[in-house]
Amino acid sequence: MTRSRAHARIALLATPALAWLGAGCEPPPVTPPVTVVDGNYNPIDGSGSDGGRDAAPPDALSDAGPDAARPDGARPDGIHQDARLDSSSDGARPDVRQDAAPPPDAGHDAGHDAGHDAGVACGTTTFTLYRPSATSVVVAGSFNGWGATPQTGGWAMASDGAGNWSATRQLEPGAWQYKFVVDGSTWILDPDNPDTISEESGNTNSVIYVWGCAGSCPAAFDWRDSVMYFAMVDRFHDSDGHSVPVSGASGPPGGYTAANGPSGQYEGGELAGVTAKIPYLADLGVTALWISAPYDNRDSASPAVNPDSDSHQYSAYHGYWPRPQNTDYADLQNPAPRPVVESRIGDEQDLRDLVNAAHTASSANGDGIKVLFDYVMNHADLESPLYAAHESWFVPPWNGTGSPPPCVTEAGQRVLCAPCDLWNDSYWGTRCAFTSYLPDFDFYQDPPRAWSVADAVWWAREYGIDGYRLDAIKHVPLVWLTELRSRLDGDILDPAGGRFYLVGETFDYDVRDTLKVFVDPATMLDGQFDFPLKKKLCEAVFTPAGRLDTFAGWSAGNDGYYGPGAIMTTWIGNHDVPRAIHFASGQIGNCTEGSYAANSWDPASFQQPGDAAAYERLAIAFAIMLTSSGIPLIYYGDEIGLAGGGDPDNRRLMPWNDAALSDAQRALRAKVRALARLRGSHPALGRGFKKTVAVDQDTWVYQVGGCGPEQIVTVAINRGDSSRSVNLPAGSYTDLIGGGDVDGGPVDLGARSFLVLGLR
Ligand SMILES: [Ca+2]
Ligand SMILES: [Ca+2]
Ligand SMILES: [Ca+2]
Repeated sequence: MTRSRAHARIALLATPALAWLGAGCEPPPVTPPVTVVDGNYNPIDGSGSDGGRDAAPPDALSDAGPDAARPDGARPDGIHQDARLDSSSDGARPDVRQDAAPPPDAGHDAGHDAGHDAGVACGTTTFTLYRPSATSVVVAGSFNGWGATPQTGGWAMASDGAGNWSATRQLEPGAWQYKFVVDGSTWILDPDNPDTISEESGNTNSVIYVWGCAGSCPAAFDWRDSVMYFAMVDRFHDSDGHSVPVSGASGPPGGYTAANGPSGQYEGGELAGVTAKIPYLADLGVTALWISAPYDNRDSASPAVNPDSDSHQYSAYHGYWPRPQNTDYADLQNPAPRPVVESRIGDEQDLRDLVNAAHTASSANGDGIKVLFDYVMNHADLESPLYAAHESWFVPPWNGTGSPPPCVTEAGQRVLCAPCDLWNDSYWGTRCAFTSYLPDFDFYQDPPRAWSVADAVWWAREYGIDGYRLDAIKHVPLVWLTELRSRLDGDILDPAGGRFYLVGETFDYDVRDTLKVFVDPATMLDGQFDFPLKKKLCEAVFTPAGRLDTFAGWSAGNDGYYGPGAIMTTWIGNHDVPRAIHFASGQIGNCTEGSYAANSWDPASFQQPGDAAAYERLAIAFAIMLTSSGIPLIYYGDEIGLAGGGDPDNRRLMPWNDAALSDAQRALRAKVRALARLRGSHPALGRGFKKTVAVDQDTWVYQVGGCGPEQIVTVAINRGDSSRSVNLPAGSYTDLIGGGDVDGGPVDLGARSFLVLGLR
């Protein structure tokens, strides 16, 4: 009955190949706050993350964006009133039934799911409503900017004179939210459509899922299919057993071993070591490799940024203390003197060999492994030739005249970010120095900005890389970023996947608009590391009170939040926070915990967990990330649940002796590998959208699609500590992880386990 009254008939038709969720059909843009700085800073190495210090604005701001633009958020006569109208004054036709408990195959309802309605053009959607009393009905949704009237973009429905209203439109693949606007002002859900989405704010809208047409996702390389891996070069693989320490940097007593605790010293990993492990990465399913900055770095050991709480001395093993030559970029192609690779990790040829090995690797997607360098533009080493030659390019210390700047007491002192918490300061946020030996570039002047942009473009071109991870982007003026994007667009004519991928780091777990202000693929970043997602995913999967239903609702609003064309990088672990395995084990209960002296230097505090449960929970986090939009990031070692506290304990040398790993570690790696390798062969995972079929606190069944009906992937997750039965949509499936066949309907999921299924 419901099917014959399909409110939204969606059918098969050749859909433009570029179509994907959100393209060009977002809700009206929201003016984000103009705050451009935060506590974006790592207290240890100045890598542009603040580790433990969370100066995050209140949660309440985090979702002010798109909801405000939507009908529910804007008007008092929301859906409750509408529902009343529905059931009393006008009433739905007697033959229109809203299934209170949709059958397991609800997801395949011909009325709601393009591609399962064989024989008609896919993407063609007919909205229908029976409403004899209405004088006008308009379809308003995420596909037309929520226009309530035809004048504002809404789609007018036509009446047959007998109370049947309808409108037919062509829709791109996606999960499209909408409502009907009756008589100009009454917003109602589609009474014939059982599918709704309730957002975090409480808004509920009808939703239709347009699965796209066969062949609608071309096989060419697309960044959205990528799986990124971050290798910190010094800590990834020491291929020759040799290191070149700097004098005085702190290491563990008795010398470094993987189990012997943290080190601030160079520990011997090299570019050649990364190159030697390219086959490992390719096999793991990695298709984009981010390496720590390969540029010449500071040569002397240096104190922690806050020596009062951390007495250790650090080297620049992490690459965040660039020591540029006084390079002249008058000839952009032939700078003099030539920029230098950090000698402790290799030389120019080693770097070329690494890029070449990655690009020619036999990767899971058949496109090799793309390469991203970390680029650090906020500051330079006080002892660098560049600083010596151009001191005026940097924010000067106080000269002793006039009133002293914040937290400066005597002439000659630099304005530091931390002591007076200047991270969010409208003036000092882009001018304060992370520490006294890392003077801050003054990019409000043209010459240093031109130098820095020229330097970034030279490295990108010279080594033929595919993207940058831009460190501490909030602490440089925006004009640096827009100039870089413009130069890259002009100078790199055929980037992989149509774009030189720029991902930024803006350390904010709560306020998405703080990240969003830097995201615009045409003029700024392609995306940012998704800090809010890390927090939500960690809470949902790792904490006892976590809820997958809460996460499902939040993530539905997060997909597409950063605007058309944005590609965020999703992550569950990185080099600035304690290792993910300790969040998964429950040892760390606060999902925003960062690095500070007390959790960073005690080798006894963060042991390798022995219990398999922690590794299984971490695998579930990876299963969600790797079947969701955004480029999932694997921080080196997280694929084996490598232990470690805060920075630098979270940067232990990668263990390469497989025999020393536990069964649980190897099992985790096998799952990550299987999931990662899927993204190349199942583009819907990265390019498509999700439809939640069923969700509760511990279980979640969803479909991912957008590349044609045959390409739909079904995912079933049980985060709980006991076995659960879940209902799969009707169908015949292949287990894409474990192999074998699975039938639709009820299926048992073991504790902390998941299924990823393709249609057979
Ligand atoms: Ca070495
Ligand atoms: Ca050096
Ligand atoms: Ca700065």
